Amino acid sequence: MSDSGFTSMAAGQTEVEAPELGVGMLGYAFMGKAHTNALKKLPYMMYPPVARPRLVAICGRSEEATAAAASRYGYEGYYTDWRKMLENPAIQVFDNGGPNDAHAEPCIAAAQAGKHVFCEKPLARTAEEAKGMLDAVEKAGVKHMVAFNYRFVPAIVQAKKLIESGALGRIFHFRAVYLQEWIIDPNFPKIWRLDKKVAGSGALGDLGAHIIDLGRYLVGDVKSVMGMTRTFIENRPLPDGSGMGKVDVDDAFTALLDFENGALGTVEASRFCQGRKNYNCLEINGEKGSIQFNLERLSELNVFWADEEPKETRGFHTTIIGEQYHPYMENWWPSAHLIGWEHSFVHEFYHFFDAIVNNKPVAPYGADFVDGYRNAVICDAIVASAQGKRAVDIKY
Ligand code: SOE
Repeated sequence: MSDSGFTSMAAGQTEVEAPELGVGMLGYAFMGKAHTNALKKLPYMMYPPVARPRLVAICGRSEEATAAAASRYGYEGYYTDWRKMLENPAIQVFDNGGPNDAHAEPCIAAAQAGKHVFCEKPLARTAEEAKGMLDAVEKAGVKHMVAFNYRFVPAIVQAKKLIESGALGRIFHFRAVYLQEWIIDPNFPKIWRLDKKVAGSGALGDLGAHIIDLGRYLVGDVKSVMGMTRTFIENRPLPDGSGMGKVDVDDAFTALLDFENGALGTVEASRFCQGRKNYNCLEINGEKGSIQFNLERLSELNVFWADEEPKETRGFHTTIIGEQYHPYMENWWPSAHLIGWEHSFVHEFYHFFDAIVNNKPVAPYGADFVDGYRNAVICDAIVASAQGKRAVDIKY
């Protein structure tokens, strides 16, 4: 201690030993920011830390924006070429938060360079592309995970535990919608998410992929689908002001899912639902009870138990998933001092780093590239079903 009473911590001094994992991030926008935020919170909130992420480098195409992101987020440096970033030996984990057309090539190259690979959803634009990525990570023997972050919302983990414990009994129905409203204005430009070449599909891959993943996670795999897609606004202004461009992806879809265990599912996603902001909602009905979840109230799980006593007051009730004994909540705040959307990413990275450091499997609680590939097969089948006006069997 110095005379001033101040004790300086030595650089890198930590109370609890945990391996360092160097991260190279692709993308600095929405997902680059969400992932970095989670990586920074991880070592001091998910305590004791399973690993200490070292923010080695971030990569983007625009030098000005990437340099600004590196400085703001606290990366040691930046690249404008992901190939060069993958040559950096300090990077053990490649985190791909780029747009969908920038998933396959960099993830495959990262696996070949021996890096563990974490990739935003949907894994790829098509099942074929996803298969190439799956083959590459399996061949390289690295850990792989797809950022289906809603698996890591505590209320969803609690729902999974209830289903696995048999509390709901046989599952009859899975019903999920993911509704937003942000492209209703016909003057909204044709951004990359509305361009098949870049995105692969529209609401289906962006929002539908999430609820299809939750269906597979909570209920089980799917054996056939029947889908319908719609593009409500077919031409939109191009972002660079050079005229109009054709929208070649779905604005909305609905599909029926036939689960292997006999449950019946419906899924729907759209960005044309006035008043719906980020309405990711699901309900599961089993023989002994039902559960219901809405992302816009993500700390709540609504439950109904058929044998609850006294029966006079039986009904759906809301449980706040905010106690220390709820999944992941011991890492956060005292009773019902709630957490939000961003925290699902902290849990997700904890799961991935635990898999790397302790050589555990990512699946079945996290989504690995097998899940990412299977998800893409289901999305492709929904498109094929909509085009052919027929049910399509799922073949992995
Ligand atoms: C945009 O529609 C979006 O940000 C998706 O891309 C995310 O995956 C979803 O979590 C929220 O909505």
